[in-house]
Amino acid sequence: MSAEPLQILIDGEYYAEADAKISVFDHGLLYGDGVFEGIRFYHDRVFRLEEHIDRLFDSAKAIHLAIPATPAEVCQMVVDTIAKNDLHDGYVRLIVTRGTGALGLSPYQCEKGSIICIASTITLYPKEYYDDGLILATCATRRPTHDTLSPSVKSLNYLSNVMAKVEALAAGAQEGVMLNTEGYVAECTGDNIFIVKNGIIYTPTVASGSLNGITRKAVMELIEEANLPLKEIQMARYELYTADEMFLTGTAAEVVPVREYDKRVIGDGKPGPVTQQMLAAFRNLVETTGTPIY
Ligand code: PXG
Repeated sequence: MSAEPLQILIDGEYYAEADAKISVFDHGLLYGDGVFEGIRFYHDRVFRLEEHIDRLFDSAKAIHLAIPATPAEVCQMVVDTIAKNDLHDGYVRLIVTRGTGALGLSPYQCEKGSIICIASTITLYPKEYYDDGLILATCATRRPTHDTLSPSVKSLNYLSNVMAKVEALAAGAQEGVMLNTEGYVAECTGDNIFIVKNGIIYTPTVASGSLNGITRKAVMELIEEANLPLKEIQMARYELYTADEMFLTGTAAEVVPVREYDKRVIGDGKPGPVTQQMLAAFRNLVETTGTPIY
């Protein structure tokens, strides 16, 4: 953590950490009624800011939540909050809640959504995870289907992911693989998944129930630039068990290798060449691109 207490932006005003509070009548708290983004900034530049804000507005549109600002204004809030805290590398949690309203499910009780922006430092995965790879296990909890809550909505309802994480940790793994209700692989609890088999890279389709990850998209672009073959497929656990390489992508994890899944050793148990290439290419991308903060 930074030495100084953080300044948190809530509805246009900065509050010291201890005073940054929302109402107990906020429907974000009462019903998980809201949306969020997790965004990284590196060396005074915000990585893929516009894409995060676009996804935030899409999530909000899907749940019929009017964000009380324009996308450009929300981009500026992110940049300003980082600058206000004099941060250079770190993590932003951007949250839009339904706002305060009477008890009762109806969102129409809430006058106006609240926009909260927290800019902070980030606790990274330990270096061993990148050098040696993660251990994964299949979770019992499935991804929601498109006919319940669309898995594309990055909502404040992360309980199924939290339960899946509990299951993965209980199984002695560091991350969990979440399947869709048909039993196909969707993603991990907070990361997308890629495998390599016989020189071809595969990832589950978004329709499988995976979040349309911004790191996933960036890595897909890096794969294309490197002229490597990539296929988005419906993926069974079998494909993961028999993969030559496996890696995860996400804002927090970036690109992280996997060495074991459900007790099966992946490839030779060490991060493979494609994984290492993508990890290096992604690190280069975050160091060299992004929206300037200062
Ligand atoms: N799947 C899910 C379910 C996620 O929540 C990703 C994939 C990766 O998407 P991005 O766009 O980040 O490449 C996510 C994002 C956290 C945390 O605190 C996790 C995410 C985002 C923000 C915070 O663990 N995961």
